[in-house]
Amino acid sequence: MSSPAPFVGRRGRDARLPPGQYDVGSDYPVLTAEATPNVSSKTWTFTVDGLVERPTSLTAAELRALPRSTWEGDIHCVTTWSKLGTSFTGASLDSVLDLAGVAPSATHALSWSSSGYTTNLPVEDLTGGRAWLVWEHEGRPLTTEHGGPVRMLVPHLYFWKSAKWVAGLRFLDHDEPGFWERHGYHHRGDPWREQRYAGDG
Ligand SMILES: Nc1nc2c(c(=O)[nH]1)N[C@H]1C(S)=C(S)[C@@H](COP(=O)(O)O)O[C@H]1N2
Ligand SMILES: [Mo]
Repeated sequence: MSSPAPFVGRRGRDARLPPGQYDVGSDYPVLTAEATPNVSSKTWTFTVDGLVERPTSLTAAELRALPRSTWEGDIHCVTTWSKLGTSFTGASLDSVLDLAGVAPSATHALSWSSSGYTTNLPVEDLTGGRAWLVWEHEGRPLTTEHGGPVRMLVPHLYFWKSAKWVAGLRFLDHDEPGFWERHGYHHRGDPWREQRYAGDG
C-alpha cells in the first residue's frame, strides 16, 4: 500500500520522488490552463521552424511512420504531484529534428500548441534522447484531456514543459519565456534541483 500523504517522513519516501513531491499512485491528474481544444489527428500537424536548415511540417501519419519507442519512467508536476512508473509511446524528437536540421546558432526553442500554450526549452533538453512526441499513454491512445492526439514529453523537467496539443517548435538564438515562465516559473524547471520559480537554483 502506498501512502497518499504528501509528507510521509524519510523512512517511507520513495527515492524516485524529487524534493517536495508526493506520489499520486494510479491517479493521473489533468492540468490545463486554457480551454481544452478539440484537435483531430486528421488535421494535426507539427511544424519545426526558426533557426533550422529545413523548415519542416509533419502530419500525424508521417510522425507515426518514424521509428516508435516506449518511454517508461516518472513525471513530476510543479504543483507537487509525481506519477511514478508510467509510460508513453511515440517518436523520439531527435528523429523529427534530424529532418529539420537544427542550426548551430539555435540555443533555445519555444514549443507552442494550437490552443495558445507556449513553453521554452534549451536545445540540450530537446535532443540526445530526452524528448518525445507521444500519442499513447500506458498502451492506450492519448486522451484529449491529456493532450491527444499528440503531446510533447520532456520527462526530466517539470511536466509544464511537456506541451499538450503541441503544434510546433520554433528554434531561437535566445531564451524567450513561455506561458508559465512569464508568470514567474523557472526557465528550465529541473525537478531534482527544485527549479519551480524564477530565481530558484
Ligand atoms: N497546452 C497545454 N499543455 C500543458 C499544460 C497546459 O495547461 N496546456 N499544462 C502543463 C502542466 S502544468 C502539466 S503538469 C502537464 C499536465 O499534463 P496532464 O494534464 O496530462 O497531466 O501538462 C503541461 N502541458
Ligand atoms: Mo504542472
